[in-house]
Amino acid sequence: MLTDAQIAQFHRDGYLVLEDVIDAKTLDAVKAEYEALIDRLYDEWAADGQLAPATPDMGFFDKLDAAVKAGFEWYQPLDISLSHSGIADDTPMHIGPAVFDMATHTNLLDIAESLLGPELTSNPIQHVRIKPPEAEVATGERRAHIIATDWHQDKGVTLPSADDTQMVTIWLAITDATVENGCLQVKPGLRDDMLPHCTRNQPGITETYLPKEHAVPTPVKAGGAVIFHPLTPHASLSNVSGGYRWSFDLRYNVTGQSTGRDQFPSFVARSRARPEAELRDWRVWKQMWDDARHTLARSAHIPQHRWPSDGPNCA
Ligand SMILES: O=C(O)CCC(=O)C(=O)O
Ligand SMILES: [Fe+2]
Repeated sequence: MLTDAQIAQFHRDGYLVLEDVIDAKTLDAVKAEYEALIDRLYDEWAADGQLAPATPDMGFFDKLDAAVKAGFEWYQPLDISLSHSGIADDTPMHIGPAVFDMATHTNLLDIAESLLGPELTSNPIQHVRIKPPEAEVATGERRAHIIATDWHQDKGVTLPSADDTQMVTIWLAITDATVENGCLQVKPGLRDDMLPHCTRNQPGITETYLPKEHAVPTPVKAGGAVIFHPLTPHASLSNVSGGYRWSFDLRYNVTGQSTGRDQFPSFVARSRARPEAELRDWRVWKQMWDDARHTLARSAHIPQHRWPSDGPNCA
């Protein structure tokens, strides 16, 4: 659990940086799961003739790098969510046991419980971000999963159904996040107001509303985390290093409140009142995502947030 001092700091600053949140075993399991995934994807891409066959010396980042340099869609099969639009029966995503163990890790739930209380739902607004050196990214790529993230509040990427939802973001570093490789930056200070956003390349806070005070970079070592309130403005720096920056962002909300993306599946991650309601089997989680994909592939498009690209805040 967080200490009283950490809770007070969170309520003053709107964020917290914590080292050593996730143990090496959990981290290694996630990395091994992604290695197996990239091996399989690489073989498929090579079989399609999109990439040269793998050589035995190629590791995870070599294979990913080859895919990035080839300029085709490599991101969605790695993400732990469905895409924003164009969901079809064959839209790939990665819902696996090591990711489930990470998302339901006691240490993460203890942090969330310290801030939100004991009834916690795993919110489906969740992503992997394995960000390449920006110089390697194809021109025209604007996704915040791949290049620098624009200033925003996480409540700004929910639908209005979650305006009163109590939630928290836990941003977990899988590799060391540094100023050079594009760690997060925040505008400190707990706020209670939603700032106007406009979707240009990404949903971002309109410049005139961007708080003027100094931005604070939040570097953190692998296994550490940045915890932030959903109204804390944050962005990421650009990855100007020669290596990849890998993180997961996970969110939790008070059970019974809207997740703000209710077309995607959520589950009870912790319940002190009804422990039997907690989901313990990753295969059920995967089935929920598969079912959501099946339904959404047959439904009209549901926007993922409320900010158009030509709205009044875009002037
Ligand atoms: O990792 C990033 O670049 C952005 C993450 C973010 O906006 C979030 O975790 O809410
Ligand atoms: Fe965010």
